[in-house]
Amino acid sequence: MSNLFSQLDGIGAKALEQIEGASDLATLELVRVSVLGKKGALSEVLKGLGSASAEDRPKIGAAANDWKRKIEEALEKKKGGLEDQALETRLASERIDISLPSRGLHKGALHPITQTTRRIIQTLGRLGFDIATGPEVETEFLNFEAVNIPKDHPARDMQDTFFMGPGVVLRTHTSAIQMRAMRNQKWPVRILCPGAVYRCDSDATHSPMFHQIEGLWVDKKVSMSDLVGVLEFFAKEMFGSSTKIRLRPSFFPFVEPGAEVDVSWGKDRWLEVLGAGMVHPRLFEMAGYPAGEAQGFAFGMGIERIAMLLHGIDDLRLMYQGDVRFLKQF
Ligand code: 2U9
Repeated sequence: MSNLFSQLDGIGAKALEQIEGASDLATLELVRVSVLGKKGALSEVLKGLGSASAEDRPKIGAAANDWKRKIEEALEKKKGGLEDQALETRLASERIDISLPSRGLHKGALHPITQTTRRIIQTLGRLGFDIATGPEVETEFLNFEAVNIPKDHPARDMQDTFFMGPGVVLRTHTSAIQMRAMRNQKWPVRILCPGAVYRCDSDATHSPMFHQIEGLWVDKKVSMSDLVGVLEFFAKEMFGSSTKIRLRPSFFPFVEPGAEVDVSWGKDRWLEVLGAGMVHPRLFEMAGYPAGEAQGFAFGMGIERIAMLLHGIDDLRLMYQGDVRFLKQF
C-alpha cells in the first residue's frame, strides 16, 4: 500500500516539476498526456489498485484524485502564463511602427481632354463667356443647313457624316448649339460650346469621335479687332505670356472673313491651333436676326489638338486607349 502512495507522490511531484519547467504550450501538453492521459503515469498506478486492501483502496483513490486536481490546477495556471507570454511575444513582433511613411493613396485624375476643356473654359470664362451644351444626335438641318453648309457641300459627304436616320446625324461639330442659342435669344450672346463630335474618319491623326470647343460672341458692335484681342488673351494664357498669334485667311462656311489662327512656338515656329472669323450674314438670317443689326465673331478648335500641344503628346490614339501608364502622367 505504502508503495502505491509513494508512487503517486513521486509521479505528482515530478509532474509539478515538469509543468513548472515547461517552456511552451506544446511541451506542457506532452506533460499533461504523459501524466493524466489514458495511458499516463497516474492511470498506470491506479491499475494496481485491485491488489490493495479494501480499506486502503478509497484512500489511494482519494490521494490519486488529490494529485489529479493539483496537477490540473498547475497545468491550468502554467497554460495561462504561457499563453500570455506567447501573446506578448506576438504583439512585440507584429508591432506597427506608426512613424513609417504610408504607402500613399491611389488618386484618380481627370483625363487630359477633360483637364484641357476645363482650362479653356476657365480662361475664356474670365472674359464673360457662358457655357452652352446640346445633343450629340442632331438634326441634319441644324448641323448643316442652318450653319451655311448646303446640301452639296463636301462636309456633308456620306464619308464624313454618321447618319442615324433620315434627317438625323451625329453632330459633326458643336455649331448647332450656337445656332440654337441665337434662335432662342437676341444679342448679346457670348457662349462657349464644348462637346464630343463625330466624323467618319480614322487614322493616326483622326478619330471618329473627338472633342471641340466653339465660341461665339454676338452683340450690336463686335469687330474683328475684338476677335483678335480675345484670341491673343487666350493664346497667352494657355501657352505662355510671350506667345504671339497670327491670322491667315481661310474658309469656314460659318464665317466671312475666316482665318486660320497660328500661335508662335519657340523662336521661329508657328503652329495652327484654331479657326475663327466674323459670323456669316447667312447665319444671322437663319437665326432670325434682322439683317445688319448684330455683329459677331466665332472660333472653333479641336480640344485633343490643344491637349497634345500643351503636353507634347505625339499620337492622338493615346487619348482613347485608357492606358494607365499614359493617363498617370496627368
Ligand atoms: C454659329 C456661328 C458661328 C463656328 C466656327 C470655326 C470657325 C472653326 C473648326 C476648325 C477645325 C474646329 O477643330 S476644328 O474642327 N472650326 O474653325 N468654327 S468659326 O462658327 C459658328 C458656328 C455656329 C451659329
